[in-house]
This record gives sequence, C-alpha cells and structure tokens, in this order.
Amino acid sequence: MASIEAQSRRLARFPRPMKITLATATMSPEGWREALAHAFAAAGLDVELHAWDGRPTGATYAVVWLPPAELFAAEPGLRAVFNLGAGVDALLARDVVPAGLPIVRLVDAGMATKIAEYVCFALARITRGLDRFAPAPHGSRGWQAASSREEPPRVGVLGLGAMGLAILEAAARFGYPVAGWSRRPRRIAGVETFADSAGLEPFLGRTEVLVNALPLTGETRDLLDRHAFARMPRGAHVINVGRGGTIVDEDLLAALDEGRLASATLDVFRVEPLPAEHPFWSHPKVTVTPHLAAPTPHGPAAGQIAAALAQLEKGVPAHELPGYVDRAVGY
Ligand code: OXD
Repeated sequence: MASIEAQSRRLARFPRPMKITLATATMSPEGWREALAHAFAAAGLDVELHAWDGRPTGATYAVVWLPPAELFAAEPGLRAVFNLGAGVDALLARDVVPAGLPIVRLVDAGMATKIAEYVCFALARITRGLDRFAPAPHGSRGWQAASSREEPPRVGVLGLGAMGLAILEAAARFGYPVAGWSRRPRRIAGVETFADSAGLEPFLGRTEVLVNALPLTGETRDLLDRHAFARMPRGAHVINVGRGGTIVDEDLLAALDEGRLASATLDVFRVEPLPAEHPFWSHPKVTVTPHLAAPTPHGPAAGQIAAALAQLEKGVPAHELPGYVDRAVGY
C-alpha cells in the first residue's frame, strides 16, 4: 500500500479535480459528455470535463476522435489520450499526438457483437440469396422456388482481434466452417488458423467468404489486391468491416467484373463518406453501407475509458493497459 507521503506527492503532482478535455470532431459531444461524466463518477474519479473549444484548460487527459493539432499545443500537461474508437489509423495518420504521449484505444467496448451481427446478416443474405426478393419485380406476387446450396460456404476472417474473434465465433455458431488469419500465429479452439505472409495464400485458397476485420497499418494497407483475389475460389464473396485502405478498389471492381468474385459488402472505404462519383455506388455486385457495422455504444466505451484512467491514476503504466497503442505496429 502506498504511504500517505507518496499518495500526497501524487495528488500534488496531479491536482484535483482532474481536468479532461473532450474533442469529438464529427461525433456529437453531448452523448459522450453525459456517458463519460457518468462513468467517471461511477469509477469514483473526481473529474472536470470540458468540451474542447480551442481554449486551454490545463487538462491531464484527452478523450478524442480526430482531434485538432492545436489541442496538443494548448494542453502540454496531458498524460494520455483516449481514442473514441477501436481504430487509430486516422489518428496516427494525422500525426498530431506528440511522440511519447500514450494513446489508448477502445477494445471491443460493445462493438464486437454488433460487427458480428452485421457480418452474419451479410452471410445470411449471401446464403439465402436475399437479393432475389428486394425490390419485388413490377407486379409480381409470390416467390420463385430456388435451390439453395446445402453446404455453408467456408468463411475466413482476416484479423483476430476482439472484432475478428467475435465474427468467427458468431459464424461458427451458425454452422459456417471458419478459419482466421493473423499477423502472428494464434491458436483458437475449433478454428483453423493461419498466420503471416506464408499463411495468407492457403487461407485465401480455402476461403469462400472473406471477412476483413484488420486494422489499417503499413502492413495491411492494399493487402487485398488482384493477387489476393486471384487466390480465392471462383465466385467467392468479400465483406469489409475493417478499413477501406486494406482493399485496392480497382482490383476489387475488376475481380467482380470478371466474375472471379460474386459480391462485395462494404461498410468502410478509403475516403468516407464514400464520394458520390465512386463506382461502388452503382456496381450491381456491390453493397455499400455508411460505416455502421459497429456503432460505438457510449456507455460501455465511457466505462472502459474510466476504468483505464483509474488504472493510470493508480500508477499502472500505460503500456500495460488493454488498448495501449503501439505506434510502431499501428494499433
Ligand atoms: C472504430 C470504428 O474505429 O468504428 O471504432 O471504425
């Protein structure tokens, strides 16, 4: 147990109430402010929360989504930055967080189940041929009998983080033969796993529905290109719930046009919102959705941030927290 002297030294170093700045860019700050205030109070943290308005507040922590560079110049006392999302590619690409300032991202926080639900819906749509029914052809009433394939297609999930694991688990529960690929070898009971560049080719070769759940890093950018699609069985499907930058758009379109791939369900894009002139909008084999597969639930996300902040305040080093971002790796 820390001595009273050590505790008061720590309190003097980090005056109470702790000031936290909230910079949410495209997300509305209101819901976040409420959820965070509730979570901090529940964690017994004495906190003053300010929505970033361009003026310094003497903050020791920042909770952010796409924060402006000025925030970091104005708040030199920051001890850590919490990212209001699982992916940090956009944050790292902006290169605004000073080197050495720890970044902590969300891990699952209620998003994994939702992303798995989205993927299972896309799987059901493929296996039941749901596109035959909507919209109903003019004047038609009643359905044409159609044979459906008895064997479920082999599903392969790229990325075995919290999201990838939830997708694998859900797909397996519905009887799909599943396999996963990750950067480093992983063992998962009941799941065939592949790793590294050597494992990518056999993984793609067995995969009839490819689900991308990878973070966007230097290694995963453009990973799914024409060479990757050429390795997949003819007539395979692609579902992207990771990041748009992992897929080479032109190569995906060419693979769909050639019939090598049968469909693509895309929730994420290189540029978001997807530009009006992008060919994905009108391609008959492509379904686009506006990055909604895994909405970030305020309550669990705020609870996770409060728990991590409480750990930091107890002296736990940032790199020991779940969600600590290793900038060299990119997530
Ligand atoms: C995230 C996302 O990064 O929703 O959390 O894409």
